[in-house]
Amino acid sequence: MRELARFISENREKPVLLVLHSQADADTVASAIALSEYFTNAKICTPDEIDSEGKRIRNYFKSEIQKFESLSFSPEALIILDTNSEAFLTRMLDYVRNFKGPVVVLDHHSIHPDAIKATHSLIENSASSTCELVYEIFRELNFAISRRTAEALLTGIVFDSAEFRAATTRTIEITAYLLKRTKMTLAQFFALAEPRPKADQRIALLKAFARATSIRAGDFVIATSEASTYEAAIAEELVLLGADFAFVAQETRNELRISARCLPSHVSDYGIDLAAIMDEVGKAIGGTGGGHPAAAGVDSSRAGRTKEALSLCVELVKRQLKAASMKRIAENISRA
Ligand SMILES: [Mn+2]
Repeated sequence: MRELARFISENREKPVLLVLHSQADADTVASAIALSEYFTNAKICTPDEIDSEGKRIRNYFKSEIQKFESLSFSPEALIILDTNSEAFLTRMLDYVRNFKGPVVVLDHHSIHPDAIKATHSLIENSASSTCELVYEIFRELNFAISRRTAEALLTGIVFDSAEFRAATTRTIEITAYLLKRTKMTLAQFFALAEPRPKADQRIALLKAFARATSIRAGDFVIATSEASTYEAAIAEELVLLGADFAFVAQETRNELRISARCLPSHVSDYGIDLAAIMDEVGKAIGGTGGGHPAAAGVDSSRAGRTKEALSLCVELVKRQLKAASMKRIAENISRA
């Protein structure tokens, strides 16, 4: 840490490029904005796109972020924020690999097998966010944190700690320190992290909740519903409301789409794989399905089979749950 802080202070007036990761999110954007306040000649650059939350943060702080493909800057040092994986550098990978000057990596993820080769690094997977690490560096540097810097750091911390659900006592201490330096309330940071959806989305959610069916399978609740739009957001909300599994169909004249979501811990606890379920449903209804174990979907150009598709989703989840309980019984028997 001390060595890294010294490096940063030695480069304070040099041209430094702050590098975001691919599909730049709130933490990578906020940590770059905060760090750029320290340097007198730093620019922020993104390898490709900025996600919707990253854009919201950029716009809120009126910060300038250059795209790598149109970068007009010759930095003497690179600081890569919020990733240590080469895969997340996408279009900037060769540039970073061939860079002649020092390369710094600041990150709070576990070290990836394809770790970026850095001359200096601070990688701490116990930190809530990269913003938390930037705060620690500022503390080491005795840098007076301005209101804007405090706001940027807290934004990243609120986002990446999942609104403090993943916070440590250190995160809370830092939050208290930073909050005093802003003129905002914690509630305002939450609103920035999760703005209230537009009225049409909220109406779609409420209608889909009213239409939802809940099926009980042992201690599990499987919810299904139909909506004319926002089916993915509705499925997510149904899980937040208490469903273990949610399947939400959206049927138009010539298309049927289903979004599937489950409690993420069910993937490791019960071997749930919604992508496999969506794949099977896709085959059954003449479409294609897939995704991730806890978030998946299916798309079919044949409409009119919504009810059948949703009941198949329920059947397949029950089958996976049954397989998980059989496996547990077998394990208990072999252990006995
Ligand atoms: Mn992060």
